Amino acid sequence: MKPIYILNGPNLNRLGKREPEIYGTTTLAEVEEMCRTAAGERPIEFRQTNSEEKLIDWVHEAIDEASGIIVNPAAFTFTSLALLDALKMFKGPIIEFHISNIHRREPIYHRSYVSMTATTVIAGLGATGYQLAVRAMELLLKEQRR
Ligand code: CA2
Repeated sequence: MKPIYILNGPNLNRLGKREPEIYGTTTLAEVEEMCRTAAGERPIEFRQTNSEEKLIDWVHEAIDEASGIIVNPAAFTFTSLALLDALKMFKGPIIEFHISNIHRREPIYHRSYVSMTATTVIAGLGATGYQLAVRAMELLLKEQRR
């Protein structure tokens, strides 16, 4: 069974430690644990980086190794054509995930490049929403969605 890659972008290593009014108090380590529980038998690769280069390298790795990608690209959502190009090469389902509802925030957070290739977008459920993304990914895999 191929793993689901759960990739997290810049600053998300600080989750639960700053701006709790927007991002809550759950830490990224706790999110990883929830995802592992939600995934059951399915292996997951859960990673975070502050580097655009590393995130793109992980998407390239996922092209060969992953069944699906759940990606919270954080600020790269709104800036990175390189990330969009890499994700476009992935043949399986992609869930773009945001802790906050980016559409309720300032206009700079409204235009996502990643949405142009994502199978679906989940935003605004808070950090615990990651586990729903894992369950949604199982449905997308079952239905062979892209
Ligand atoms: O809501 C999300 O998940 C975001 O992807 C988070 C990004 C933001 O640029 C997106 O608009 C929405 C920012 C992540 C900043 O990470 C922090 C984590 C903890 C405390 C403060 C910032």
